[in-house]
Amino acid sequence: MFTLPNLPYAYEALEPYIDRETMHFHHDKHHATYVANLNDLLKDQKEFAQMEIGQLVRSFNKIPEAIRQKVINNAGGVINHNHYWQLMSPKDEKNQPQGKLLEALNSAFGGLEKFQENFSAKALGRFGSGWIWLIAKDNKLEIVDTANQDTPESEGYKPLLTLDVWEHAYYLKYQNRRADYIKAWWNVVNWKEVEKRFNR
Ligand code: MN3
Repeated sequence: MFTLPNLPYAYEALEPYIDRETMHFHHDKHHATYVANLNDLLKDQKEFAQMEIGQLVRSFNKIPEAIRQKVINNAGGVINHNHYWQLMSPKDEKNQPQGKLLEALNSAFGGLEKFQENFSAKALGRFGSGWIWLIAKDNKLEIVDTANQDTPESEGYKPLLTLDVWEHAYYLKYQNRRADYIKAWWNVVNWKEVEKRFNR
């Protein structure tokens, strides 16, 4: 059985950038629903129900075809949100990329600001619902996006950073202003967690 992890901070901890009400709906309703749907889909599929979520998203090709797309959608919804919560933290001026991570961002994108510009542009340009990712591919940092709840982990790429650009992630506070949500989100990126993942 898959479980809904608690938020690693209080619902209001990311304010004013991401508001308490959005966090409640996003975690307690949206994320919780993916968990419930996934458990329901796999209730007669013991082999898959026992997997770690990371293993499950790398095993989609083995899922019976009749439920495969639904499992892809809901397992992606579970694991993507797990990353999203972990990769945010209350604003802290000292929480900035440094050391080897900063060097890698500089060499891949020509500086932290350039990286943020590129990542934001990808997030703004993502048509419809999806996710933006920083991944390491062949030892190089790369920004990619995925549609719906698809995850680069299915292709074996560990996410270093991710941003949810589904409307449910920002509509209550920002309505149609995705650009404002993206700009605000940079204030609550958990660079310590990005660095931890990068060093692995
Ligand atoms: Mn979401």
